[in-house]
Amino acid sequence: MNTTTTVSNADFLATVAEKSDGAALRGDYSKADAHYVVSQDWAAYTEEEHAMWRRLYQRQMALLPGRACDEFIDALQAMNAADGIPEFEKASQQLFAATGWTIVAVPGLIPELTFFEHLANRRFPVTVWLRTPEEFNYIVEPDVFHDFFGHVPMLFNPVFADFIQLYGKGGLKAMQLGGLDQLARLYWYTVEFGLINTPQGLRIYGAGILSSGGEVEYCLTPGTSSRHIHLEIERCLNTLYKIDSYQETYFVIDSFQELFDGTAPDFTPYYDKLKSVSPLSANTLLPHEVELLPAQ
Ligand code: HBI
Ligand code: FE
Repeated sequence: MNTTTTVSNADFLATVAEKSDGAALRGDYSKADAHYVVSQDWAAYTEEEHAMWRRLYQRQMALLPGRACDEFIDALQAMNAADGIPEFEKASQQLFAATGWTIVAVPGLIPELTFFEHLANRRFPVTVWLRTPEEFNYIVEPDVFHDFFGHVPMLFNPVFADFIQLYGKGGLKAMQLGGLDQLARLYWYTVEFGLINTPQGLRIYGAGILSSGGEVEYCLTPGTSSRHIHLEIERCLNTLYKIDSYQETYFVIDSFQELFDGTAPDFTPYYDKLKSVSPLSANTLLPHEVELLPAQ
């Protein structure tokens, strides 16, 4: 590890400690390279961990048919990941053949710059460790189940895969333009908690929902205190989000192409404009906005 890396690694860990009240990050960062990549060491997973993965997988699969989008279900099935924590190397080869993306193993959360660099180069960082049994229902930091089960299947879709790369490039630009808070909201409300409108009704494509025990049902239930509105990019960039509860707003797209097209333009004008505007709270409904999941 060179000096630059050591310094930026220390900076990163200090920033995390500050943001999380001194709590340390979960992963082992000591073996990470300059891009925060580690080896998965698949042989080191215990039988208990594989059994936990199967329980998580089965719980989600009992909930997802008819709720997750077809693109997710179809890719997940093709991946054969039901029997235990997958070997990234094998999945990565499969993914590369489909969309030119690869999977890289990481110790956990990584610095934004590094994260965006991976995405911009069609590499998806997947955390190596699995949650403990106590965290079966709820986990704060992303683990291998969230990262792999939630995110990787969507990368088999060519349009979505291109969108994530575009997002990574946009992230690198946003860091220079002071637009990181805004751009992170787009990731949150699409990649993590996005819904898509289909002829059969609303379906889930966001990894934060797809890997969650409770939100899969909640987000598609009419009459909750959450709203479901069509994604409008500038509106989304200006909307705060909740990290410790179900979402109060779900942004709905009509197609992944719409997501790609909305992310393709230069965001500089958005960032410039939003600098002097206060962000909207997570439960805002503007006068012109239509609730897309009305109570019966
Ligand atoms: N690191 N491993 C990992 N996974 C993420 O989703 C992630 C990250 N670092 C930064 C980051 N996300 C965010 O800044 C994005 O949500 C924008
Ligand atoms: Fe995620």
